[in-house]
Amino acid sequence: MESAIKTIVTTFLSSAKGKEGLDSKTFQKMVKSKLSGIMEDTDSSSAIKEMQQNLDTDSDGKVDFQEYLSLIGYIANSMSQSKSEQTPNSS
Ligand SMILES: [Ca+2]
Repeated sequence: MESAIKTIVTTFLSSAKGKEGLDSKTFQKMVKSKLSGIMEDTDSSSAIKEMQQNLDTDSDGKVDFQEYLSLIGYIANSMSQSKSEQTPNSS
């Protein structure tokens, strides 16, 4: 649990490289390299761009840490939903 949270924070910090937010190029790279196993459409640049626009609540063109956390929350939420939809014998 602690290492998972640490990973979430350090992934953002190492991608942002000292900046306050991830620009679209950096965000694309981060999603493709870090989230391709957990999310659909990570091979589609337009899908990632759309995702970024949805996350960018202050519309500054960048994904800041709070907006990044919304993405993590969204992924965690959809994971918990797909888990609860599984029947006990499905695996
Ligand atoms: Ca933003």
